[in-house]
Amino acid sequence: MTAGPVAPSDHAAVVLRPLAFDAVRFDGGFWGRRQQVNREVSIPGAVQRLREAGNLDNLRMAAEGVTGSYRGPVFMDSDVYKVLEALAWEQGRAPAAHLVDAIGELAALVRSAQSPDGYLNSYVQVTRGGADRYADLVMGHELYCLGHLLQAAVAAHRVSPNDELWSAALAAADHLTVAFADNDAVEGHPIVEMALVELYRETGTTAYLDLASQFVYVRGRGQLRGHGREPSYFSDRVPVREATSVEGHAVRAMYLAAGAADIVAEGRDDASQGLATALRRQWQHMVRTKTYVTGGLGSRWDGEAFGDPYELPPDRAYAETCAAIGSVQWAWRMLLATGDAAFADLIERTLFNGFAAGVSRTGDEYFYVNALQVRADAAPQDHRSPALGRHGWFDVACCPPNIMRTLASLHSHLATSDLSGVQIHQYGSATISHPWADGTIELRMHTDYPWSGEVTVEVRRSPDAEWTLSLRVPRWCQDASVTVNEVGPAPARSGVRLTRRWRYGDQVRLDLPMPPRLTEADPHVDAVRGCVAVERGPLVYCVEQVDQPAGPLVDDLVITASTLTDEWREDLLGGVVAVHLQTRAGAALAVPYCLWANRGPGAMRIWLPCSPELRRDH
Ligand code: FUB
Ligand code: ZN
Repeated sequence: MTAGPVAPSDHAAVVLRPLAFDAVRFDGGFWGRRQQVNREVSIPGAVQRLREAGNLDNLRMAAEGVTGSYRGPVFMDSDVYKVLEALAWEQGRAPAAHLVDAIGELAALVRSAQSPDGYLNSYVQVTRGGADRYADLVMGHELYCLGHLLQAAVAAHRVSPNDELWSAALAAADHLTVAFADNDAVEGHPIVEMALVELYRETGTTAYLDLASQFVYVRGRGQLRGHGREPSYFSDRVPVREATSVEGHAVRAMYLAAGAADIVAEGRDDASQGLATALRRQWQHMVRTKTYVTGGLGSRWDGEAFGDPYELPPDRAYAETCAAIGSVQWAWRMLLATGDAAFADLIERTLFNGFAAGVSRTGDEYFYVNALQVRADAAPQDHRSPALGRHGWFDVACCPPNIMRTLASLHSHLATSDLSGVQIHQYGSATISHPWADGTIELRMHTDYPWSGEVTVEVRRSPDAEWTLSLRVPRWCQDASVTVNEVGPAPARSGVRLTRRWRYGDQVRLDLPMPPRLTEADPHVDAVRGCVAVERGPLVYCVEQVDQPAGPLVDDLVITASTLTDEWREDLLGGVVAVHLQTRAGAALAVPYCLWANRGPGAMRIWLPCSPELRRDH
């Protein structure tokens, strides 16, 4: 049995356990196709980008002990590690010689660049000959890079072992346990926390867990400031246990929260469960007041940061793709710890919207910033601006390889198990196979989700024992029903739990009606007060100018009727359900936000002004 990205230890305080990495396989469908494009286009393209952008040259110079012409931001190594992680998961999904070759090449380079004592950072090695390590904990990103190295190595160790990568990670982690033994230093960009926990889970070495806990607990003393930033930017203003909300740089905040959730799971909370309670409080506050309808996080370009509660302007949204990924990582850990479907709801919203929008249909262009509105005459703030459309790569290229490693392991987020049976949290065309009692639970999920809400789970194998099949009913669905072997439909409001001695051929049909709907903006969000968003099932829709050739201008659009009609459009964006709207200036067409800007840049908006009688509060 091979584990996926998160594998709580046997004694971890979790109520749900992830299935093995190879227990779930997408069979085509929305995510299956995205995985395929990721494998065939994005990841090979990324390896090439690493060559062109200088990431590999930096490591090569470090290996050769050359000082000089380092290229790119200080965290260029992290992109190499993220690509390595994506390659490893892909190799675990479907082995191929070219994947092994690429892992081998990159891993050998990484190992050769590492100092004999385990230290590794091509920026420090190439620009100052390896001197003054950790001299700039605020912005140096040395631990951030090593965190990504550990994650890549754990992925490979689990599904596609590579000795050089594994040795590099162990040497780096051992070096960290010495370099940071019993001190209160903390780095500006979290990630090493969750990476160390995962390495602990893989090796059983408690020193890694100790160090991860240390990093979580020393944070919040206001030590991190400089480079024009205050401690809040680094989530260092108050201890994690005391924080009531997430703040500052959104990706940093998400990675820290995910690491803290890992610490809790591995028994490093205090007796009063202060950290667990704080994380839950912060998450709820974030979802209520700081999360875009797309699941996107971060409303300030300045500092790529969370704003104040309800500060969620659609046009100024930053909503970095990496922040959406971090949010999924945190919510997944919270779901395992609590079993609360609210976490799976946010994962679904984020994956289908704020995350999926981050990469083009063709898999070769990306968004770093995921605004919810772009005006026709928008002046781009800089190269990241969505007004300019998608880009093949970025000078700061954190998002593309982050998307790649996430897609390559995405099926790991579909289902879990506990002592009662199997829980399906996300829907998609997939096969699930999980050892149970003296046999195997094998399920085949047939669905055209997210275009259709009909999900059929067919039992292909079952042990001769009772077990429970649980299915999440998404919060957006009002009239869910379930039918078991032609018996039903029975209403299914807050989730389905079916316990029985299952037999080959049993069928459970979950109906999640998904008529298009108008969602009113929270009136606290001044920027969109009185506006509505079109949603259908888990998808948030947007209006793009390209779809209104003779219709309203996106900037002027006002919805005049709550009647929405949906239509399967084979000819549009590879096949989508489009939604027809009525506006003051005539009919308009909305398409899934996750597919916007696949026909070039242009005006787009999610939140739509509407005539007053459409509002419940009018
Ligand atoms: O600092 C490393 C990465 O670069 C962050 O996670 C992103 O937000 C970008 O600033
Ligand atoms: Zn990013």
